[in-house]
Amino acid sequence: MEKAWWKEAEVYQIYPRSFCDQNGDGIGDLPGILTKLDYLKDLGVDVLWLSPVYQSPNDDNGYDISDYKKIMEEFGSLEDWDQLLKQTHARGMRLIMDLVVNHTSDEHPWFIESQKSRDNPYRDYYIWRDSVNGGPPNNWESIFSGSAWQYDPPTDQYYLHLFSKKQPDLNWSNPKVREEIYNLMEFWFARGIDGFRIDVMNMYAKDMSFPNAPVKNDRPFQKGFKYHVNLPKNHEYLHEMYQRVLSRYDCMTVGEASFTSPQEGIKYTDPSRQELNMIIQFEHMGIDTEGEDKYISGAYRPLDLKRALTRWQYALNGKGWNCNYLSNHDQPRQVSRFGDDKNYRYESACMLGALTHTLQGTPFIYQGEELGMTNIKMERFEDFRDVELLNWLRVHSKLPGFDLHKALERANYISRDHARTPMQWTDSENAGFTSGTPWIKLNPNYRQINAREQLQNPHSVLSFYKKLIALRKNSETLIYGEFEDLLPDHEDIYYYKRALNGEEIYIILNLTDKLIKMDPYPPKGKVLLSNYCGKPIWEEGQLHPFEAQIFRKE
Ligand code: TEU
Ligand code: CA
Repeated sequence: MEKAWWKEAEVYQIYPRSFCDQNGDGIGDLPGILTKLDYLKDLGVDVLWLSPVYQSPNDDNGYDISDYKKIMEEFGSLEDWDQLLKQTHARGMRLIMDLVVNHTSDEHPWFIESQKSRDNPYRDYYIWRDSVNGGPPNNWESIFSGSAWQYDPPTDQYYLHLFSKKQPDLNWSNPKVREEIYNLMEFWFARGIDGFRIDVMNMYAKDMSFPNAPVKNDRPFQKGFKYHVNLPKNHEYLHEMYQRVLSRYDCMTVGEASFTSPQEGIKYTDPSRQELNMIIQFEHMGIDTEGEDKYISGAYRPLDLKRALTRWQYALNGKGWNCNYLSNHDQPRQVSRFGDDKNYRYESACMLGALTHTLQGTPFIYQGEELGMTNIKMERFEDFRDVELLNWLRVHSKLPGFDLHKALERANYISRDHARTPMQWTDSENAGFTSGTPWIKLNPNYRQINAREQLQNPHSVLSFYKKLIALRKNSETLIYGEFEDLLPDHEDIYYYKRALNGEEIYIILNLTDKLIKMDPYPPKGKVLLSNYCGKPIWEEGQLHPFEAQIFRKE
């Protein structure tokens, strides 16, 4: 298998708004991140991924950009950013930026122009269509609820927005738009970045005849995925982006691809197709959602997690490359979702870390994961900040049979805001995140769960992560080895092998809070890492709740 630095790298995602606030306005900022670079280096991080830091009205916390070449004022200045990059590089780490170009903000000058008249030179930068039968051009539903079309009175047409109405979709079929995008990418490469995480990169191409989506329920709007996700044209666009820009840099590219099968995933990441290095796939993020709407219901079963991950391991092996993650800024906290944040927080947080660090692929850590940070309990909807959830609530609370209590309970399980509560640095006021008032509620458990305590504690989640990261970094087998699922149908245990050049590393994970007998016993070996200090599995014959053992066969 072809070696590459981005395959070996440890990636750490920073959501700047919630990471560290230096000037006391309650909002994380670039100077704040700068003060934490040593912490990240010490953890073993190689690549920082910054969620968007560009100028934005913050309808979706920076994923709605009004100027791609400016830094959001709340976060600092371009000089602060240059300093951050310089200091990141000085520590031997790399920096990748979030590229959000499926849509812009409706406050971007291109859109403001586009809105002015039907013959404005920027009109075709976006997607405008006439009303059909007095309503929107078709029945597509926005991923953020309601119609995907917004009526704009001055020109009596609708514009398309797959996300919020303040995120109008760019028209990728217009070559001028693509030129603008390549140009802004060059701007950041010229400043020295090491790559991009590419937002919603599988929805650039749309079926430009905008057919109605198949009707699956009695709701007014329907999912139009068939007509705007993973279209053949989308691959052409990415290939062009590769040829025009990416191929000229030794960079890392990771595309975000929801609603994507492994077969599609290969197309994006197969090096011979010249598109991207890897994708953020979503299959394992959908296992605890019943139906298509994650805010309604669903339950987690470990076997579903195993099956989804195993499928991607086999599918991409030797063809593409996986990105292994269980959390990001769009997902709840992994220890609350797939572990037990009450009775086995340490054990399950470590076990889940062991999982993402021993599969084939590049591991991505989301800020606070390395501390085992948990979901927050919100008492009221007013405490949530996320536009996706609040839009959902606005639309759904009007539907017959809506149950506010049930909805709040589900939001407390699945909301994106769980990932966005401030990073817990210390046990002092506001968790050391800010000297002011945090923009979103702080999880009150920062008194127990914080970096300061964990840095001193050899039995902390943080200390375990450090060992885990070092273990992977020094093991070609863990990075490049073949994956084999040894117990694919077991309900509770994930047991797999990684093999390279005759070396075999076994990983055995108890995904549950039960004590589980192991039958047959695994082979004898040398334990490389475990979150328990008892006997190795081949002597003990059973696994403790959320136990993880990584061992080399002798
Ligand atoms: O996410 C796109 C996306 O697919 C998510 O909206 C995801 O489907 C959803 O959160 C799961 O319910 C990206 C960004 O990661 C996200 O933060 C942005 O809100 C979105 O794009 C729009 O830019
Ligand atoms: Ca600030």
